[in-house]
Amino acid sequence: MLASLLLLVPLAGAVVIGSRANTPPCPGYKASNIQETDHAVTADLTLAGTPCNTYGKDLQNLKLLVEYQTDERLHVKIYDAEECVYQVPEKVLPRVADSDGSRKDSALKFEYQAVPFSFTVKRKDEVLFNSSASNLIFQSQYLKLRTWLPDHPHLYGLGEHTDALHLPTTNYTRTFWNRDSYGIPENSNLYGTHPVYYDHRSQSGTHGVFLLNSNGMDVRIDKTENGKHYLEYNTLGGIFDFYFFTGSNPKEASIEYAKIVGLPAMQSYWTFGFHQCRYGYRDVYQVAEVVYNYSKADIPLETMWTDIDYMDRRRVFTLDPDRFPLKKMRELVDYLHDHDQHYIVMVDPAVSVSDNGAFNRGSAKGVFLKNQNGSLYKGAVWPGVTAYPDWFHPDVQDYWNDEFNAFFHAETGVDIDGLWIDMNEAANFCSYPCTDPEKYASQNNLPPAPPPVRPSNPRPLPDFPADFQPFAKRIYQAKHGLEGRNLINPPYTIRNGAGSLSNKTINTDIVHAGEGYVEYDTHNLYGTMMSASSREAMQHRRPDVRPLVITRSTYAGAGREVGHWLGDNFSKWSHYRISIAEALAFASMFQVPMVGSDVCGFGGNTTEELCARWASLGAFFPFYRNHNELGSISQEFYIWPSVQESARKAIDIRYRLLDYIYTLFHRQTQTGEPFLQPMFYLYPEDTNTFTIDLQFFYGDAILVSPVTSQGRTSVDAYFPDDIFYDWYTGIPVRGQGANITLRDLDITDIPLHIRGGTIIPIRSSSAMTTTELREESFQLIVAPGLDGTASGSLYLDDGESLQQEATLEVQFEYRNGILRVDGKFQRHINVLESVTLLGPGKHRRSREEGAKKTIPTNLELSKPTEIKLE
Ligand SMILES: *[C@@H]1O[C@H](CO)[C@@H](O)[C@H](O)[C@H]1NC(C)=O
Ligand SMILES: *[C@@H]1O[C@H](CO)[C@@H](O)[C@H](O)[C@H]1NC(C)=O
Ligand SMILES: *[C@@H]1O[C@H](CO)[C@@H](O)[C@H](O)[C@H]1NC(C)=O
Ligand SMILES: *[C@@H]1O[C@H](CO)[C@@H](O)[C@H](O)[C@H]1NC(C)=O
Ligand SMILES: *[C@@H]1O[C@H](CO)[C@@H](O)[C@H](O)[C@H]1NC(C)=O
Ligand SMILES: *[C@@H]1O[C@H](CO)[C@@H](O)[C@H](O)[C@H]1NC(C)=O
Ligand SMILES: *[C@@H]1O[C@H](CO)[C@@H](O)[C@H](O)[C@H]1NC(C)=O
Ligand SMILES: CC(=O)N[C@H]1CO[C@H](CO)[C@@H](O)[C@@H]1O
Repeated sequence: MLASLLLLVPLAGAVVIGSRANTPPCPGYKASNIQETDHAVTADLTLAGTPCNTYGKDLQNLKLLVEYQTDERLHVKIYDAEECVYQVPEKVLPRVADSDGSRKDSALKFEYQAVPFSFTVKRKDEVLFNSSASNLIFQSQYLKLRTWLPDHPHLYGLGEHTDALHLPTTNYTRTFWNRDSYGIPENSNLYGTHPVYYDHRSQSGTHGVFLLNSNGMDVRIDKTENGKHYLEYNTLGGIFDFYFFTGSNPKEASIEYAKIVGLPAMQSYWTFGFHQCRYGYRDVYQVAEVVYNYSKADIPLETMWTDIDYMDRRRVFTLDPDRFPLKKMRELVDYLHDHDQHYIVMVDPAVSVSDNGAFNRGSAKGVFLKNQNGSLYKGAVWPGVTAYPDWFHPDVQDYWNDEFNAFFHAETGVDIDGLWIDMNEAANFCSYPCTDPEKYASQNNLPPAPPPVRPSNPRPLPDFPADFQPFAKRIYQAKHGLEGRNLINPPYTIRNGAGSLSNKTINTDIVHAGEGYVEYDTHNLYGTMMSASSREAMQHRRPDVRPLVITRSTYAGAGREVGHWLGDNFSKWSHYRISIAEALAFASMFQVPMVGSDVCGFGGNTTEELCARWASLGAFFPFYRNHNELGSISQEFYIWPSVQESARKAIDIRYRLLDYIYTLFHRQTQTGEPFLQPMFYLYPEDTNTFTIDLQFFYGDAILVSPVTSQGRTSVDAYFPDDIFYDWYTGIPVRGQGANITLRDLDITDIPLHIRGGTIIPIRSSSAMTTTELREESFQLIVAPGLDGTASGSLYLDDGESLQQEATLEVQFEYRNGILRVDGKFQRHINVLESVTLLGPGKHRRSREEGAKKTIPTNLELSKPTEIKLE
């Protein structure tokens, strides 16, 4: 979360726009020494005329490397001949192995023009990418490449943003520069960088273009005066490292992307339970009361969270001795564990510069970022003056592991089950140039005063030691990246919502330990590197189980290690609505499937109606957590009767579907096939679906069509030309490729429809915890498609181990009245109690009555089986 104190500062608005519209013509490059094999193309690229030196110096000599990596993937890399220019470290994004693709078999073809150098990528005869839209520019602090787009492009991706899922195609800029933002309006740079776009063409397939570059950049989508659409990269450094990938539909394209950035991490069964959090719980007693109140209201609470309130003066790896004393914290965690519930707290990267263990040990190891003269680099965040861990430092992992082992120790510390990391863009409240963080902190009341201690006996807090500043003196030279760059104010200005690059974050001229990368190049990686180190530290504590780490800042590939919550939204209908598009993009297009928004909204005061609606919408995101801000009204689900009811109903459905979620989430971690999906992923030829981002598929089988405006009790839901069944009644809905108005939806209702052709495993009833849920028996819902068949699957394991010994992986197939069950039966399901067949035409007497037919089965699935349903 971000400071309420920042609310006092006018946000965004004053965006600096570069003068890029008048970029003088640059000479481009000419290709020579071209070597072509069936697998690769290499060439030398030489500046084709007088340097234009617009934003730094033009590089004279570049190289081209093209690899036909697989039949669906083409790698095109344009880099400096000397290889001095910064490239994203392998440590952060391991490069996908180059398989034996060949031009002959590839779905994608690379072609080039030698002078001026440009290239095209084609799929059969169709041009997907054509860089001749402008001359290539490769300067010391600016790179530009422009490609033509088709006439009416359907583009998606380029996150993190809060714009529509289907991207605007004129006068649109997406800026990549991770930043701490708070309830920010549309079209601003946010916490994460995923420089990949998907271009969906209903007739020929879907392809994606991933630019593996972590520098600040503006991606511009617009059209020329002649009305031709283009997409243009304007980056502050790095190289052009493109991965083109293609699929016959959007799902396949997402799968191809996962092959490049890595498959997402599997999560434990319990993590799909309901989570409660807020900023502003005044003490451990209040946290305990929330747990108690949930149980009293009969709303299943799986995991309780605590924000930075638990810390002593907001210092990481400390406990407020008066409000969150260790003894009471251990009692709370023991209580939760005894009741099969879980506990999670927040950790920020910035460490208080004061006499505290985390700082002293970090200083002794020298793991904090330093200025060029060797002095400690300082900013100001929650605890006041802070130092920042250098995730490139060779000893930082040991440091982080040790802090986690000690503070989160199972026997002597706060034995957390998962981790929440925040402020890792990284945030710095103190504006650039932050010359006096001490003064900033004292003027801005950092750390903020905690609430009065209850019930009595306030103990005075100890004073800060005067100018305590131990640190190892060590100077790092920039080894990676070109010399002579202006790392603070590069000549080209990206549209950073925070103004200059170093504003409100770590100074971009900081040099990292180890290889000597500069923050200018690696800024966008800070959150993802903290994620990786934190995952490892969590695994170090509990080596056998899947660590749950939820982060705010991400870079491409982050899903391999962590999940993401959408950050500091507001309790507003517009944020409720846009959360759908954003979660869809993360889950399906960026391969970060463990994603969700702050249910009921973070900033500002929610309303009963909004919270009731959000309680049910949030239940259909993979990560489901209620969270709000210090100073806002309470919004736990038990506060209002209607919200209680909405939450109970939605959690009941979510929990009964938990094994369906788990199965499909697991499938995504194995194959990259997305679980949460936009409508066009399942109906890629239906152009009406291309812009829909208020309805979505929860797995392949369930269409979610929430009410999305205040005061409404109906929703215009789109139904493609297919058969659907109402979740609640089983009544068939024959989609006609048109809207159907769903009516009489009170604020606790969320419309759900089962897509024909699917089989869904559900638990026969819900439970108060996911542990209890796992004891329930199973049922199957068979929803025949228009052709009368259906299929589905079920995956079951022990729910938490990284290495699974015995799993159940079965497929269900229904045709001609027979349900066939086959697969791997190392683990048994409790009991398959019954099978419900939807829409059994011949048994139907009235619309309502014959909508479903339930066949009791009562069998244990331990071997292949056939069950006659009709
Ligand atoms: C690429 O665009 C240029 C115009 O910039 C055009 O002349 C050329 O034909 C295009 N190439 C292909 C393969 O369409
Ligand atoms: C393009 O968008 C910017 C703001 O993003 C706006 O100021 C400008 O007027 C727009 N230009 C046109 C031609 O619409
Ligand atoms: C718990 O519920 C009681 C009774 O409704 C209420 O007075 C109290 O404020 C609640 N506590 C919290 C932390 O929500
Ligand atoms: C070292 O550099 C920092 C940041 O530029 C500056 O604030 C500090 O005064 C310098 N320290 C010394 C001892 O020169
Ligand atoms: C830094 O951000 C603050 C607050 O948004 C703004 O007032 C200030 O102008 C920015 N400074 C720079 C150098 O961009
Ligand atoms: C939220 O409600 C509280 C209590 O009524 C009030 O003090 C606060 O100002 C409200 N916040 C906003 C942003 O309206
Ligand atoms: C369906 O309704 C939505 C919302 O009212 C509307 O934007 C959309 O155009 C409609 N779609 C069709 C195919 O009529
Ligand atoms: C800064 C910002 O806008 N954060 C979030 C606010 O709300 C939406 C929806 O919940 C999120 O998508 C934003 O990222």
